[in-house]
Amino acid sequence: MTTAPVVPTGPSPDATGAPGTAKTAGLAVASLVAGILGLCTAGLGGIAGVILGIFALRKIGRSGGALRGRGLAIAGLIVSVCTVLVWMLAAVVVGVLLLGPESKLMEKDVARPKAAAPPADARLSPAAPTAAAPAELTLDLGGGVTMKMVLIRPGKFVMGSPDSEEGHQRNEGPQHEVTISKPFYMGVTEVTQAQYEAVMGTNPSHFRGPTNPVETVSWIDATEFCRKLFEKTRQAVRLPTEAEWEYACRAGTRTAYSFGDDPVALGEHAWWAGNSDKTTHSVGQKKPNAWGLYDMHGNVRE
Ligand SMILES: [Ca+2]
Repeated sequence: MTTAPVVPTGPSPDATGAPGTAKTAGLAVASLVAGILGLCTAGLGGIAGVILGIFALRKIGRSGGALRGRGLAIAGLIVSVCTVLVWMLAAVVVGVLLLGPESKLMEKDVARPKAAAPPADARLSPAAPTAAAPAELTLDLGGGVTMKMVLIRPGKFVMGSPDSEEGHQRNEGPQHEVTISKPFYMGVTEVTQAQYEAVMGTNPSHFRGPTNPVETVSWIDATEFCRKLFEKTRQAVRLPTEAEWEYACRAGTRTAYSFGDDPVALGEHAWWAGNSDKTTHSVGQKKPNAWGLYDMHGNVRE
């Protein structure tokens, strides 16, 4: 697991949580049902008004029907006017329901997650490094545990591998140029078990050792680790994107490995199936790449 503190794009998931959605949905359904009932009422009332009007006109045409015709006309008028009034009342009630209690509901909903979510402005600075930012950054995780990070400067690189490369997999192509437009910090090693435990209070790893990389963690665990690391250090921390990770791993090279194309040199740079003895090893023992990052090849997969 490798971390990179930078400015996250988009809102925090906590800030857009959906408490109150059920109540809103309830109101929407109530509004819909009221609308359908209103439509039915209006339709029936309108039809009754029209029928009464037609009967009234027909009575008026006959001898001595003026009195009955007038009665029917008045009845039709009353039904029509009542229908319109019921409609207006229904509209007012629905409006009050939607705008009155709902607006109070929303205020409550917004207020609740604020305490848990990091304030948006805290993520903008000073964790958003500029090109002039220090080349290295050390986070204090407490209890004497630190995490060293290195500044990765913006640039362009060719992402993916050519079809002709040995070991090429389909999801590594087609190759395409990617621009990393903003600098970011990247942990110089995989996250160790000591670092993980200092932040999370637990160590789920199968292969034990405080300086060994943490493993058996899910993406959700890793995301929670980043969130808690933010709470500890007030530095915006997140997982690197796939493009950022590959950019940092390649460190300016276009070869199969960051040290060249020849796998014979792999043992100097990585713990892999040929030398790992099927276990993880303390981080940072092999040679780093050109940008000072260790174990980008081998040990645990990122
Ligand atoms: Ca690795």
